[in-house]
Amino acid sequence: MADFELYCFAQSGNAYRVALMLNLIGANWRPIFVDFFKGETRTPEYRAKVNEMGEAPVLVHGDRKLSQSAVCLTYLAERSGKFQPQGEDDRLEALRWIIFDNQKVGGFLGPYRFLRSLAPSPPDPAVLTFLKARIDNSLAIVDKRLAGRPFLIGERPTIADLSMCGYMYYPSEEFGFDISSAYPNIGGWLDRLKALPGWRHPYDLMPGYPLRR
Ligand SMILES: N[C@@H](CCC(=O)N[C@@H](CS)C(=O)NCC(=O)O)C(=O)O
Repeated sequence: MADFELYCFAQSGNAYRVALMLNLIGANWRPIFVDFFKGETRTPEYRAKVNEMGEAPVLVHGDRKLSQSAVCLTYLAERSGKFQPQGEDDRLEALRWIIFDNQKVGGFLGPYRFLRSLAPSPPDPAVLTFLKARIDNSLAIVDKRLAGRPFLIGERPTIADLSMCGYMYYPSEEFGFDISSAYPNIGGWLDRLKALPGWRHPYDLMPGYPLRR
């Protein structure tokens, strides 16, 4: 019996944040496959039994069921004492970058990649153009932040980094551009996170790859 269960699927960068954290802290966990591409998160059963918000990831720990990757990361950091920002200033700073990620980094990269590479019908070019401009703006901000500091909050990796990297290890063909070469400070930072013991690629860590429709 695993200590933690994570409702997730391989293509979800939102879920990868939590799967990666579980692996990096050496938790005893198992994935529960969410058949997102068959519409599972939109079913009344999923919303009644798993998450009223109709989203993955969902982290189960005993009687607790948590959603929103930021909440799951915070919970795991507090429980394990790992990847936790230290002191009030750093905690607030981590929260600031996690919200920026959820809204403007993963929050744009996810839909952009979905429309380009995973959606059943071809995307509207105007929507892609809009999202790509927002992505370029947000990634430039993250790249600047990482100039001269190894991790978002300073010398050590925290949950802010684990949140921010959620979408960035997926293959460049899925985005149509290479994040690491376009943004070298992000590239170096991704390499540093990748070197942490327990790191695994999202397609190795969560079920559902390759995608079968
Ligand atoms: N802010 C949420 C976002 C979660 C989210 O949007 N997950 C997607 C999968 S990657 C989802 O379940 N979407 C539901 C849907 O589109 O029906 C988090 O960080 O957990």
